[in-house]
Amino acid sequence: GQTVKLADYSETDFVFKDVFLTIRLFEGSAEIDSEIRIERRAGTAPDAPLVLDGDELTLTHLKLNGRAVAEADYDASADRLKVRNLPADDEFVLHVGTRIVPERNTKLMGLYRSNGIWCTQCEAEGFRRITYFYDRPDVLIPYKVRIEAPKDAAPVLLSNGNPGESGDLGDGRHYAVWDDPFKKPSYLFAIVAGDLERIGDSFTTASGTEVTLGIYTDKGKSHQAEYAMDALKRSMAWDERRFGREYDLDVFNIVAIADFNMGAMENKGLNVFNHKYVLLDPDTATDQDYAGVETVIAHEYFHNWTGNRITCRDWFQLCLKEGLTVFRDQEFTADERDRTVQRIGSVRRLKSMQFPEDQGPLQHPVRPGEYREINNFYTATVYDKGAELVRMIATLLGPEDFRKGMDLYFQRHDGDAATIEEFVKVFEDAASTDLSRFALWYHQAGTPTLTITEDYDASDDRYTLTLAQSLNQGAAKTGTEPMLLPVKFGLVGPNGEDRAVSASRGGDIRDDVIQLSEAEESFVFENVGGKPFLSVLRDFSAPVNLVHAQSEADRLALARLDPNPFNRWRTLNDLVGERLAKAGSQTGDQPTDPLGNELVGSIVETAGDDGLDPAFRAQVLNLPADMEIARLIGANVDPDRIHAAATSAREAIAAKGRSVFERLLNATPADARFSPDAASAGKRALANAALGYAAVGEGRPDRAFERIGNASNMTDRQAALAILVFRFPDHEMTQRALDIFYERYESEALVLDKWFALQGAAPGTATLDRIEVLYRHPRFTLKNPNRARSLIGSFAGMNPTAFNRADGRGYAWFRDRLLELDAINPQIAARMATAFRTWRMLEEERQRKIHDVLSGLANMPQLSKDLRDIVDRTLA
Ligand code: DPP
Ligand code: ZN
Repeated sequence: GQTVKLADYSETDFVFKDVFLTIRLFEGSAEIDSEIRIERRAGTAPDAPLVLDGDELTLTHLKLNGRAVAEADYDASADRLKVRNLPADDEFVLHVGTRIVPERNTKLMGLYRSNGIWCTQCEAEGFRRITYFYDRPDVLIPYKVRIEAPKDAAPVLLSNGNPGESGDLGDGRHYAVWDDPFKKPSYLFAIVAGDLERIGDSFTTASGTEVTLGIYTDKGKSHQAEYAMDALKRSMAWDERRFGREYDLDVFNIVAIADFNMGAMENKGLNVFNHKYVLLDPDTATDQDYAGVETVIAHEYFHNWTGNRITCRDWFQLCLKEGLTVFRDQEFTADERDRTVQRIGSVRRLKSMQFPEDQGPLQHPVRPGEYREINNFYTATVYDKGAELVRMIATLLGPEDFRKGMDLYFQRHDGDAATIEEFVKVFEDAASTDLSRFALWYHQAGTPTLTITEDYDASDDRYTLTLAQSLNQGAAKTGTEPMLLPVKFGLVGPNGEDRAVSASRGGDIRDDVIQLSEAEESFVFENVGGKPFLSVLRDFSAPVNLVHAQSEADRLALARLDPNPFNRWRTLNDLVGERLAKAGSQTGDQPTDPLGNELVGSIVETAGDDGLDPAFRAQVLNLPADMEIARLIGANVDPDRIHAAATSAREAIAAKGRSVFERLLNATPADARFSPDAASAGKRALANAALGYAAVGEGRPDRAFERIGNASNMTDRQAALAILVFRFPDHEMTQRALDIFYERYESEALVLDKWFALQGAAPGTATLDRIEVLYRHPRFTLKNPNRARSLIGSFAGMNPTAFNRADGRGYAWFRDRLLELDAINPQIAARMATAFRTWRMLEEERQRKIHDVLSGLANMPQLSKDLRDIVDRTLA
């Protein structure tokens, strides 16, 4: 494939003015007529041809100002339309006809059918699978759309913008027209046509406009969309309160679709969602699912301003909308739920998904400089690290200047296709500050290391803090210059108070934030009132690897005392991570108590502290994932040893905390009435964590088995099933529980995904044999992305012991599935193949086996561009 480079950006030769699309839907085909008003851009050569993008298209007709274009004046191939001899000065109308077969579109990009519903996915380059177009984000025009379809199969006809006329066409067909007054790029285009059910509501904006809200689902499912509607209204109100952003059309529609590559898509006025992020009820969805729906609904809604009103100039700027919108949805969740628990969740995600990517062969800067396949850049780096960069700007500037910068961004760039440089500039202008050292974060890949050293001079009561940053060059081969980063800190006294101190010497500190910009900086504090405990990198104020030689006694004291609750969690979590990494990297006998008595005691004490938020305590009991431990070890990793170390750690916590866990279990009756609010969810999370430890501690799977029987909601039921699957994978009770669960939920697609996913992630060598059987299960299919991900994705991405079986069978099985999937849906295959992104950390024998698998794949001529790109980069 061809490499696209940021440096090669240039404007289009022609300017599009507007487009009128007529889409005729039939059983077995669709016909698209596109009328584009065009003019040659000033400066374009008078004989330059118009070159439009296509992908697997068939041209049916081509007219210029109403007349057929002569054959000599155009070339049409499946992926390109080139028209010559166009007017040099006058505006003209190009009329392009294409025919496609949505039923055969298994890539789920462009126009396709899901459960009989016609729907579209155009980001990033799906519009070119519908018609020839300038399919790039800097071509912004108004769209008018007329959909014609059979009335029985598609009584509902939707597109972007506001509804216009509709009517009958005879022959059992009808039509509807939609008009979107806002200029938009092609990736935000959407239509949906189908036999759908709707729930409706309305929202009155701050300036008094009433917006009609609709959520459309498959027949019989609309009652499961109530919570999504509630989340939507809360998102609309929050964006007005927090960022002064109001909605701008008369209608806002959401459609839930079963077969969907992404989580959801922010098409203007018509968000199309993977039904996983819309449909919920207590019997089928967990608290985590509720939180996921809330977040994704908010995220897509927030895109209306950060993504749609202001879009990206080119796909290199993807983080402009995604990093910013993730930051916005994180802030929404923090305000709606709990700030500390929210932050713990996003830091866990960052460390387990983004850090490994940033430290391995798929490394790329938040704003990449080149790509071969843009679909492969919807990554943790662009999204999650991208959000961290926005968060750092907010921390460096403080809330007022940050809001001023955001206001300026909306004011200056509304209606633009913007760049990262323009984004950074608004904050420089709003705060009258120089962010050039900060902007390096967008261009330099890799996770910097932040090294902290402290010195306390008791005779002068003087405390010196030294911070050093460094960045190694990785696979992306980008720069390693020192960057500007915020380090939030406190000097904590023995009673848990932050001492009011200010530095007498050193660089820039604003309130409790060190604005570190040099490779090394020292700060001197006089008269600190005795040796303090340093609480540093509070709230994970910068996405770095922290190296801080602090005594265990100080750390355990901070775990109790720190006024910053996030850091209380992080202290314990880091200690556990370090201990498990040490135990998991040793050869010879496993230590029976890898955490040590004091740390275990501290964890149990925190878990039992009723003065703390239950959700927080549940997070403390949730040990770092095996893959996070692998990353900490970094080289010569044996996943079985890590798993064994984590298992011993859990047993030690279970043994020490026995009475605490019993108490927590008894305090929360299983039949309490279900409410999805954060406080109730936190209580359930703590009770279920306690159940896990209780079952492990006593070696009693029956305790979890019992819970499955008497649980009144999916959160408790799934948690109990997960305890069986993860802690007792080979017990006969586990199989029985899985069978009972299956019988109950056989016809609930989203619950069945959980059932497959749990089994795909079950640890141990017996797992692969079971997965091979499940793969042939009548309910398994590769055509539905959620189902494919549920079994194969969870096996490759969340099951380090079974996937990395020493005999290499896990890799071989996975390779065969990738090839099958690649022939159906390359985007999903490529995404799953990133499971190999950390392969060089493994011990040699496993590396050799993976190398054979990857090079075998690389030699296969039939690989899609998507999968080939991932395979080549992983091998490089
Ligand atoms: N729909 C995806 C998201 O919102 C891509 N834009 O992140
Ligand atoms: Zn997004």
